[in-house]
Amino acid sequence: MNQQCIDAMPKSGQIGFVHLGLGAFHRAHQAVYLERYRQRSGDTGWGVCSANLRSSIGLVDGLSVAGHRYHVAEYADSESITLREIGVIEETLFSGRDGAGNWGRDGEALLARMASADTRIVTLTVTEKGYFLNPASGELRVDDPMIIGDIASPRQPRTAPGLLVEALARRREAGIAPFTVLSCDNMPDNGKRTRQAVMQLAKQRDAELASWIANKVAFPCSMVDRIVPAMTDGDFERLAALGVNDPNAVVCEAFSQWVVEDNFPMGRPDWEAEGVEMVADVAPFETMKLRMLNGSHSLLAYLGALAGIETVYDSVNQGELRALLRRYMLEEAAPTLQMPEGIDLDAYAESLLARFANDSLRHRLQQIAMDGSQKLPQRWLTGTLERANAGQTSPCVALGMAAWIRYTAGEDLLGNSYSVDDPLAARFASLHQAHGSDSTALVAAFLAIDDVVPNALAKDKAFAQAVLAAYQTLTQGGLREALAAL
Ligand code: NAI
Ligand code: CS2
Repeated sequence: MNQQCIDAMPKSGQIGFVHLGLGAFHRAHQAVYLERYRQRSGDTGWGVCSANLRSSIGLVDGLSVAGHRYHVAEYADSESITLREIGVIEETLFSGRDGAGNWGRDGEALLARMASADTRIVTLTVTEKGYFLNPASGELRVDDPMIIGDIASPRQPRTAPGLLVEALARRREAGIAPFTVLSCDNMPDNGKRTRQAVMQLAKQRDAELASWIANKVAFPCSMVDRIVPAMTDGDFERLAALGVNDPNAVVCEAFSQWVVEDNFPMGRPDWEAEGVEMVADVAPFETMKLRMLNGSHSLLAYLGALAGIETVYDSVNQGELRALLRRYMLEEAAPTLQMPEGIDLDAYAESLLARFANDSLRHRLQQIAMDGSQKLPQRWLTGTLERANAGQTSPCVALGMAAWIRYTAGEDLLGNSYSVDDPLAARFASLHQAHGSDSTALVAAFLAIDDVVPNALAKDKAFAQAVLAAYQTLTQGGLREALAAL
């Protein structure tokens, strides 16, 4: 075993970032870049206050008890690991609903931190659904009860867009320049979408505030990439065997990428030396990653989960699924991409297959399958619509859609049940109940969910027919037959 251990720098107490969404990814991506930046440059001004607005109060408090230090285990493979201690998070807060049902324990502290002149950047990983945008149209879901709540009580916001608007309003009232907002979620044009959510909410409140935000706040886009699965008991045991007993630790792959639009009026760390790629236009990289990596992940997630396969590693080692991914990436995803010169998409596809085959990661397919309604437009459907408009078919995506529809029934092909974790889960359940074994009506009803499927694609007869045929083969003949039918 080739093991390298790197200690954290001493604490500085200085906070330049507020992060919303203290999950696994933030701990293993942004925090690692910032820890490395601090160690190399000696600049201690960019510590992080990291907050949760919804779940994981235990992590917020656990990190506090641990003096805001934790470990990240980066596995190149099972023989090669880098163990980093991370200390760049200086403070953790929780503004969500606690175990007793009370909201906003640290809500005021979080708003004060966001409104402080020292805070120059607010980053987010609140998952796609945390922006409260309609995934297909990108419009704010003003009928969502959480957004209705933030419109009614803008000074005690509960959502990420609500917190951003209120903190910006406080800065404006105090004559403090706004922070830069950097979304690090897997959404296309994530900066523009965040701006859309914030602007729509601000307009509901105060037209002058909205115009101040429109003129003064930068929302750069970013592409983030590092596979960081949710921790399993096995991960904690493996770390304990290496002498790391840390309940706040995270495990990830060695690979990491961050491509950021260089638009930070309030300054930023000079983090290029850590490998952050600062570019004028992130869109080609974001689209490439969403369609090639995340699109492949979702294909594996629905097809594999239906066949009772547990992890990405287990599924990508099955020859037919590996072949499906390669075909999807090269024939359906790559041809939709317009990349800057020098990007080799064949090599990218091979590198993704190698990353998925990392034998040290237990990346559960059920984790990736979560929130399909929020993920599928950007991963599969926008590209598939572009292909349909050009008269091209997308059989791998059609099979993926069939698998997703079947997956949302909450029971795999072997009869094992699981819970469907998705903001639209109740709607899915009622469609399955209404249409039962009438596959034609069921597939038509799912394709008609216009929050997910672009209208023009739903109306494409060839695509609808391909999804229906794949659905029937998958449900009647099983995974092998559905793959063979391709
Ligand atoms: P996680 O499950 O560890 O954490 C999810 C975070 O999102 C938590 O902080 C939770 O409180 C917050 N959240 C969930 N719903 C919310 C809502 N409605 N409003 C506000 N906050 C909400 O997940 P993880 O691994 O940290 O991933 C989070 C996001 O990071 C992903 O959805 C994705 O957009 C991005 N990402 C994750 C990668 C990974 O491999 N884990 C890689 C690249 C990006
Ligand atoms: C995954 C991603 O959970 C999912 O849906 O596809 O989070 C994936 O692990 C990352 O985007 C890799 O960077």
